[in-house]
Amino acid sequence: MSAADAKAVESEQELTDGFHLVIDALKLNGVKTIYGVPGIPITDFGRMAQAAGIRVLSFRHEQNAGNAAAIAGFLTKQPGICLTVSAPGFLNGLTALANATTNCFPMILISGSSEREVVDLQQGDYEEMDQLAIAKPLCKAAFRVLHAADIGIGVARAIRAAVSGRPGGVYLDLPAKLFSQVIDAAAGEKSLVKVVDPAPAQIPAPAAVKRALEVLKGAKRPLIILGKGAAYAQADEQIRAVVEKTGIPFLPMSMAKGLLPDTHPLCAGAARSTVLRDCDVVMLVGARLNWLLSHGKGRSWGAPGSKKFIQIDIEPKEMDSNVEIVAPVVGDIGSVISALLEGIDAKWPAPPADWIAAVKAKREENVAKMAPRLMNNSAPMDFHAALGALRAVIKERPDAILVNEGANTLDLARGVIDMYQPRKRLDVGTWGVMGIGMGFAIAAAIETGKPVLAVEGDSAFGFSGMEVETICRYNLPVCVVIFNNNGIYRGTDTNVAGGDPATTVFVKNSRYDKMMEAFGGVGVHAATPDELKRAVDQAMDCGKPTLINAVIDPAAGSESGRIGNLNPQSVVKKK
Ligand SMILES: Cc1ncc(C[n+]2csc(CCOP(=O)(O)OP(=O)(O)O)c2C)c(N)n1
Ligand SMILES: [Mg+2]
Repeated sequence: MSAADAKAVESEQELTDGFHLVIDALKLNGVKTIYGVPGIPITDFGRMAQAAGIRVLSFRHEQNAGNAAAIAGFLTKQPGICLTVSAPGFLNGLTALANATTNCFPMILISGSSEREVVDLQQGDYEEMDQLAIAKPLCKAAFRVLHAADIGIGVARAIRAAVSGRPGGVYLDLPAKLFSQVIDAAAGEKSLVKVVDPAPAQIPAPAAVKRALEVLKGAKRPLIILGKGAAYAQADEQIRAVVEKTGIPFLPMSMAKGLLPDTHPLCAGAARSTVLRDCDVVMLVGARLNWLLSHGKGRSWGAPGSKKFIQIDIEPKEMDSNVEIVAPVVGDIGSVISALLEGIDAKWPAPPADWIAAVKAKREENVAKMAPRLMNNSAPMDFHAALGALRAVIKERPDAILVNEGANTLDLARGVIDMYQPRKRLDVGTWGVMGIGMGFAIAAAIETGKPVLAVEGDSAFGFSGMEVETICRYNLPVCVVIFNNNGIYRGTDTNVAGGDPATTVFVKNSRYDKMMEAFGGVGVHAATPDELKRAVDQAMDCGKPTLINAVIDPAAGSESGRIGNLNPQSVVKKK
């Protein structure tokens, strides 16, 4: 119906339009927050959503809004919503959508798009791009809505696709014309769909559960590996019960840290290489055998063929992805863990004492080895000295959320900072992607209301650094600590040819704290662990946006942090 026609019938008929139907569909399904960047054709949509009571958080770059939406999905099990403009805005959001899919975070990227007719004839529309086709290979599902009457179904499909089964990113394409399309209000209301049971339980087959329990029971040196899927599941009590009732040591992957405290007597985090090498049965809970676990084979896994794998995952295709899985258990983690618990009674045999003793001895040895490095109060700080201070902060405030990215800053913080509660550590995930920092920090503060500590390499921070303005604008309790070692990995590299600086170094002695002050936040320059600890404590106490420039010895880091072995090497001798 044209606008003129619509006006003509207005007196007789209540009308609605695409703008309102999208808002109503989102609200009906419990969407409370949208993360995005405004512009044609979604500026008014954002205003109207805000007026309708949805919180609309406006970012400085879509990638950061997308990362915020993705981690909101991880934290809440509801799809996080990111809203972008056509073509360039859409592309800026796409990295976050692809990253969400890779990490199994439920998120929906809603993007405005240009005129279908013009785009399809490639006639050069404003921000012309076939966005649906581009999004498709990078997400779990992609939909386009052309008619206002289909908005309810479109939104419902997007929500269901994002959260059911293995969660992931979904793309929802809304062409500009859709927003102003007018339909009868009553028909519009009827067209909306409230998604019933969006992530249905997937109950494991009893035979699969029995098989897994038998393999686990027969183990001499069992190990449980908890992945971020286990953290996502929010089955915290049942997972703890499986560990404690079986007495099996557990190894948390990075974002599963805190599911049980890192200080738990069965935590094998500080004995990682020992348990991977020496275990005989591994039960993977929401953890994939990808590069982060050396694909379940090779040197770090000890003698070839010496392991039996049990794998719990909602995605059947995950089984046997890298090595043989002798006991696959397909189902949602909450249902599987509950089913396992039913088969774990008081008669469950404790793992052999020598295994538990060996894990404990290694853990204590490694913890003792690290301890003096964490107490070194010299300047310039090395990573361990600075992290010693931050480790104490999280110990004293276990409900704070830790966001972490960088290379050395990431790898060393993961090992040093103990976590005590589930879903408190948010980091670069499966891809090791830089740029999640400020988006994750903002959404963590918004979704949980808890204080956030973002520990950032100076390079890592640069990917999303402009969002410190966003943090100040919404007055969020975020404390950013920048490990400023003057560059990527180290600040000491030189260009052998002379001229330009080396590719991995930045301006020396930069003052990132001034960036925060520019927007009214608190900036602190910290040269010692004591200064760092004091500044973070103050930030966490008062909740004011704070950025601490922590001066780190530029020579302290190593190439690529802990994964330097992944760099290809040139064997050709230079002339
Ligand atoms: C999107 C993206 N681009 C580039 C990289 C490659 N990369 C890995 S770590 C890193 C930065 C490391 O430097 P910094 O954050 O300062 O950490 P440091 O080791 O110095 O503590 C870069 C650029 C990446 N992982 N992701
Ligand atoms: Mg650095």
